[in-house]
Amino acid sequence: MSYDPSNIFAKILRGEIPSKPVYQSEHVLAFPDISPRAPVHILIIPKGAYTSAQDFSEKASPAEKIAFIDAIGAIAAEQGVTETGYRLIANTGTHGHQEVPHFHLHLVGGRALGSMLP
Ligand code: DGP
Repeated sequence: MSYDPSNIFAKILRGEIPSKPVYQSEHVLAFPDISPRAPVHILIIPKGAYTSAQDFSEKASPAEKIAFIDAIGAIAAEQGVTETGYRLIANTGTHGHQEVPHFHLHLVGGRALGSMLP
């Protein structure tokens, strides 16, 4: 799948749609999900144009990958969920029910989430 620059997260990255960043670095942006499923529900996206976790895994540079992993811990700490825990979700492709075709992680926490695996 080729990258569609009209997707909603590309528009957020270009500043065409407002967001309230909770974290930003050279390679990463994070902001609250518009439809939060829990008290903490942050979307973490690379600034690069990657369609999915698969695309990011195959094409991102080591620096981008390291920055992305670093962001997870920093955001969890900033959101105050390091001790209580949280869940990371990367909906990927059709079977993964990915709606926005720009790679993103959901960081969800702030309450007990229960078991989720299908
Ligand atoms: P998914 O692609 O299924 O992993 O989920 C995409 C998520 O993106 C969904 O939880 C809602 C969120 N979302 C969609 N549009 C916007 C938006 O314009 N702003 C924000 N902050 N979140 C959005």
